[in-house]
Amino acid sequence: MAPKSSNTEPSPTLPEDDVTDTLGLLPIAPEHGQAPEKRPLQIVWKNVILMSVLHVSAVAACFMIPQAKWYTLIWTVFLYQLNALGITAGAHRLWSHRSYKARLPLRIFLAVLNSMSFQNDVIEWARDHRVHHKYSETDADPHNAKRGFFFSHVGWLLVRKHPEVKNKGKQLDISDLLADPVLRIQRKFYLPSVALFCFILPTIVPWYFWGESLMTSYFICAIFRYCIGLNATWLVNSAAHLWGWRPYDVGINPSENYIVTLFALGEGFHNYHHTFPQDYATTEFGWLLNLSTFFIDACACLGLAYDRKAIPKHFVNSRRCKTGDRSELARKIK
Ligand code: ST9
Ligand code: ZN
Ligand code: ZN
Repeated sequence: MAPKSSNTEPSPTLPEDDVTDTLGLLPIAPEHGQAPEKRPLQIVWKNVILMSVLHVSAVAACFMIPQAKWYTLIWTVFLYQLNALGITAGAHRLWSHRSYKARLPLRIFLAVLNSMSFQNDVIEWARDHRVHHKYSETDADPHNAKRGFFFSHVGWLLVRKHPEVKNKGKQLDISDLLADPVLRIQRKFYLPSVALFCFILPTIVPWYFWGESLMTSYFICAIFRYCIGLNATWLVNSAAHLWGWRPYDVGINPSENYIVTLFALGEGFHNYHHTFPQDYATTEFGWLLNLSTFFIDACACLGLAYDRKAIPKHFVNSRRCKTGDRSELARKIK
């Protein structure tokens, strides 16, 4: 693995065989591909009701868009990007994968953005995500895509987890997450921080600064933005595990899905990401459709991010030749 130093150039000195899986997140081959165990679902009705109310409210919010002020719509798009970075640059690339390091001010900023995204606290999110990578598409995968689109998209949040998720999850080392004071504080004050950054602040700003009605502001800037952010994230688990191209490893389901990438700020390059989970960019194509990588690089320029891990190009190419699907490329060349 070639870490990038605080500037934009990769270090050329590290040995080729150091493309390490330090967190041990590459999938366990023998279990990979097993059919899911058929067992009765334990539905959590509270979650079903809350998710239904959220989605109906988000549809209602769509009808308020024509009467909203322009500033309100710009503010919503801006918040969406921030909310997404709390997941992509924060919970995902920094804390779940440790694919780069961040100094304290950046970690605090990302934890705040993460609370704005309201997708469980970072420790819980990262633990589920680590178990997803290691036991991908087995019963131990919290959103096992072998159980279908609906289950991997939202259904997994509406039922009790398969016992294997908890068994295997407990075997994973999350001591690094528990040792981070920023994450411990975020966990301790999670619900108040969600109330403030996901709902109150997004609603108050348009009302206070440009006189938007509180109702329009709440439904568009808080509810609609939150709901779209959730669905964009869930599409990585559902659509990007079902549809797309597999240029790096044809033996796994995660795929390169450009539509998901567009909404998920660069997280739809999912065949690359499951093949090389250590890479901070989640792609070999740099900033292309990837605001998250641009953000981390910008933070590196400011000295706030460092040790960005990138897979050397020749290593990617050699893996591609060994395990990738080249039929699509061959079709394009013909
Ligand atoms: C949400 C999360 O939406 C979305 C995550 C998506 C991940 C995407 C990944 C893709 C990567 C790229 C990112 C793209 C980003 C794009 C951005 C664009 C904007 N290991 O949970 P409980 C144990 S959240 C080990 O209650 P149940 C543990 O002991 C939305 N142990 O299980 C735990 O106790 P504790 C808002 C585990 O009862 C105990 O079990 N939230 C593990 O089965 C009980 O845990 C919601 O909608 C594990 N992995 O209930 C609902 N898991 O931790 C939130 C559990 O205290 N969730 N244990 O020691 C729930 O209500 C429940 O978790 C449940 C399951 C009903 C789903
Ligand atoms: Zn990941
Ligand atoms: Zn995945």
